[in-house]
Amino acid sequence: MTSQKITVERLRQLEMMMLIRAYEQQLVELQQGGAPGTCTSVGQEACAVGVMDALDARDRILTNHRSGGHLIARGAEPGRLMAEVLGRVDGYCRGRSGTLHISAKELGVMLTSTIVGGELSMATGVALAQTMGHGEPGGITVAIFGDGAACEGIFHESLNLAVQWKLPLLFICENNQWQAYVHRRETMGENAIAEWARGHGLPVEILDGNDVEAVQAAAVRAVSAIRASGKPRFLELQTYRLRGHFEPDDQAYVDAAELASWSARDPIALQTARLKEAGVLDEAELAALEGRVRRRIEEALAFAQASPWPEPQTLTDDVYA
Ligand SMILES: Cc1ncc(C[n+]2csc(CCOP(=O)(O)OP(=O)(O)O)c2C)c(N)n1
Ligand SMILES: [Mg+2]
Repeated sequence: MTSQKITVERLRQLEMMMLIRAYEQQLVELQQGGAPGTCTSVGQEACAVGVMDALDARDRILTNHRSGGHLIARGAEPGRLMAEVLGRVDGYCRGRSGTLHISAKELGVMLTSTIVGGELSMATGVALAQTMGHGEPGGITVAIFGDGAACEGIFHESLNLAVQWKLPLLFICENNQWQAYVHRRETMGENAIAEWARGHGLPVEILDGNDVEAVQAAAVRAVSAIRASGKPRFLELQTYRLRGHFEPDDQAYVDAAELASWSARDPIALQTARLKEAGVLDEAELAALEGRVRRRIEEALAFAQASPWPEPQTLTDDVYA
């Protein structure tokens, strides 16, 4: 890539992280205004953008309850996402899913699993289907889950089967240090997640999940190795959940010093500083990015609020039994 192309790409990534942040902040405001609650991924935007930027249209994604960033980084329209959260017909699932069950088949996002660890077993099935000739040739599956999901039995079953059956599956653990209201250190040893994955025979990389460039580079390496070998790989992205588990959440149980130290490593601030230092971003360009993001979110909200409610007679559509 030429240096000009790299610059354009880095600015696009920063704008994408800012868009995710602004979208989720808008959801928080909607929640305060009476819309159903949501789990935001504030602080984890570099994980979403870095991973999605390593994939292509053939790939399939299964994610967890904190999926807003994954969907937007994959190309979801904030307006259609907001319409979904507000229960309107123009949402990706015609207003039936809220934030916790959203899928967007046209983007290859097969599932947001609110059953912790559910995305792991389902992703194993999707990757198995790919080995049997379903989906587009060369596609891989990505399972995105948290440190809490790594404590579930299904984590071990899925990793073991992926290795034994040689599945084209990329495991992405977003270790954000929290499992609802329980800190990770209360449920597992310091390097447990990576050790468990290695124990099952997976190649593992542990990364700074707040560094979008590091995440993308590692994800590109892993994806190309999976496409070449057909075998699974594992990335642990170390990051932090800067907001509560769910909205609203006063985070009274969170250690203030720990929160402050991770806030100082906010992935958007880190990348902004890096691009400024490299001379590819100045205040005027930053203001332009912020303005574009603000307008997109305003348009998204207007679109969602103008979208109609589903017709009552459609209530039992898609109910199979
Ligand atoms: C099987 C199951 N157990 C418990 C819950 C309740 N629950 C929802 S999210 C969550 C924490 C999950 O932590 P983690 O996997 O680290 O994801 P994070 O919320 O940190 O993104 C729990 C316990 C659930 N939804 N499903
Ligand atoms: Mg977690």
